[in-house]
Order: sequence, then C-alpha cells, then structure tokens
Amino acid sequence: MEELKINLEKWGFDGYFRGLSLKESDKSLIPARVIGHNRHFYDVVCEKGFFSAKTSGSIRYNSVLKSDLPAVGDWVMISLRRDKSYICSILPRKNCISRRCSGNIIDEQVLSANIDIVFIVMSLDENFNLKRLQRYISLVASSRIKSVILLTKSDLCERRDELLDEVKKNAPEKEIFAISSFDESTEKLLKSFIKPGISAVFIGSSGVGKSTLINTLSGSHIRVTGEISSAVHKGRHTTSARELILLASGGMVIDTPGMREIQNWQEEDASGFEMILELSQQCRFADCRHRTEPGCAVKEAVENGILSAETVEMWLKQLEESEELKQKKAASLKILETRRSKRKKNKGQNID
Ligand SMILES: Nc1nc2c(ncn2[C@@H]2O[C@H](COP(=O)(O)OP(=O)(O)OP(=O)(O)O)[C@@H](O)[C@H]2O)c(=O)[nH]1
Ligand SMILES: [Mg+2]
Ligand SMILES: [Zn+2]
Repeated sequence: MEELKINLEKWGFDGYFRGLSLKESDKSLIPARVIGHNRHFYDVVCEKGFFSAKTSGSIRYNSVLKSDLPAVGDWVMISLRRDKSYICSILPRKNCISRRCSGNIIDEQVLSANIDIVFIVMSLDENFNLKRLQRYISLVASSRIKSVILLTKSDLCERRDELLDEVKKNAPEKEIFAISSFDESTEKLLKSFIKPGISAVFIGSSGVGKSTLINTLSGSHIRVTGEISSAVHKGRHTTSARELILLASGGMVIDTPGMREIQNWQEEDASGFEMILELSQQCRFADCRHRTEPGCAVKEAVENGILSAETVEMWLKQLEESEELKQKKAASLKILETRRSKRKKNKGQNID
C-alpha cells in the first residue's frame, strides 16, 4: 500500500515551526498539529496521516496549568506507533487565545493556539450587546491576534445600519461587517481573509452562527448547527468541541463552542479606553478612581458629553476585575506550585 504523505505546509507548518521541530533531540519524534480534542484523545495530523494520540506521562506530570496541555492548533512532537501514539512535547506557541477557568483555583485554559485571525461573531438579534462585544475584543486584544467583527443574521434585523454604526463607534479601528450567513457574498468575504496557510478561529456566544459560517466555507454540512436539530425537535445542536478543519480552497478554520463566560487570563489591555487613560493624568488626585473625587477630568468629560458614561463604567469594571484577578492568580499559582512539588516528592519516594 502506498504511504499517505501529507503536505504539512497546507496545515500551517511554516519555517518557524519547522525550525523548532528540527531542534528536537529525540529524532524518533515527528511534528504534528492538534486538530481536535475530546476527553481522552487528541486528533493530530502529521506527514504520515491522521492519528489519535494521548499525552505522554511526562507532559501530564509536568503540567501545572491547563495551558501546559496541548490545545487545538498546537504544533506538537509525537511518537507514532502502530497502536498507540503519544504527544511528547508542545512546540512553543506563536500565540494563543486563552481564558481563565472558573472553579476554586484560577487556571488558564487555551481555547486555540497558533492563530492568524479571529472572527468575533455576534448576531444582530437579541444576542446583540455592546458590552459583551467589548469583552470579546479585549480577550483577543490581549493575545495580539488580528480580529475582525462579524455581525450575523443581518437578514433578521431592521436596525442593521444603525447597529453597525454603533459598533463602528465603539471599535473604530476594527474591520466590521454586517452579514447574513446565507448570502453568497459572505463566503467570498470570509475567504478574502482566510488564505492558504492561514488559521482562522470563530468565537462568540452560542447560536450566533459560527458553525453555519464554517459550513458555508467548507461547502458541506459536516458541522451541526442549531437548525438541523430543531427540525427533529431534540433541542438545539450546539458545537461541543473545538476542531480545526482544512478548507478545499486552502486555509484552516476552527469552530468553537459558544462561550458562556468570557474571562480574560491575561490582564486586560487598555485598547478602546485610551481617552480615559489620557484624561486620568489631568485628574487632581493621582490615584483618582473617577467616582466621587473632586477635580476628576474623566467625570468632567462625561458631563461635557465628550466621553460616554457607559465607556467609563466598562473601564472601571474592567479595572476592578483585573485587580481581583491578579490577586486570585497569585494565590492560585502558589497552590499549584505546592501541588507540583508534593507530586515530585511522592515520585521521589516511589523511586527510593
Ligand atoms: N436568519 C439567519 N439565521 C442564521 C444566520 N446564521 C446562522 N443562523 C441560524 O442560527 C442558528 C444557530 O446557528 P449555529 O451556526 O449553530 O450557531 P453557533 O454559533 O455555531 O452556536 P454554538 O455551536 O452553540 O456555539 C441556526 O439555526 C442557523 O441556521 C443568519 O445569518 N441569518
Ligand atoms: Mg456551533
Ligand atoms: Zn478622575
């Protein structure tokens, strides 16, 4: 049988990752990209084809945070065996989108790695919410990946132009499009961003149409969308896992499940709030919280109608959250460190 040989460049294997993979000292390991993940296995693609792999003991042992484990989009080094394949290491990420996980301990979860463009999807129906959009924008901004805003379901919305203008005012430096997933022009628009070798990810709340857009791009209906299941009255079919697919036209797309909560792992960045930062320097008190302090330039700007009170509220909320997050993060890292060193000690005893 002829051996399947896959061109990894199509899957985004560029000079950067090739260089990193060549540095691997264990020459029996080969590079692969993680294209899917379920509870027990990772789906990977390598030159020899598609395989299911588990993480090696050493990856599991050495990971403190969830982000130390492979994520969809990661380039990894694998040992390929007929029956079992193992992911032995993760090549350093170019970038990643991550969020903090809820629970008692703050942890970081990588949503996807090595991404060239993020489509932030929000629909122009009852899901439309400027504050939520701002949170998505800062989630992506802290990862320094290019993002484009897609306002879907424009066919259902009579205030389309009005809402589009509102978003443009809130995110003046972004490319923003009001689209319908079912328009022919939509495929063309998206493909103008997703060129061969490019990895794109779609993020946004559940039901906004991420899978529908990906179906349009892939020209197939392999991704289940809300519509199919409502036809059989089984409730909405929402995407439950992240997966990366290669488009026939070149380029890759990652579908993600709708996020219920978006919380940044990296500290919030100030993009969109530059004006407040500048004004703060003119406040009478250096540590002005822009609430009740006299001589507050920010409050004054709001009163004069130069700055919207909503933007200031958003900024203050973000500050409070990131302050809280910083403290929790420090505490969590301590707990996780202790956990790791205990594990090391236990292992030492086993060896003795
Ligand atoms: N009218 C209209 N309906 C749309 C549009 N895009 C998607 N839909 C419908 O919206 C519903 C949800 O779409 P999905 O693609 O499953 O949404 P999703 O973002 O993948 O949702 P999750 O997987 O839960 O995160 C489906 O019934 C789609 O047919 C659009 O542009 N216009
Ligand atoms: Mg979906
Ligand atoms: Zn102030």
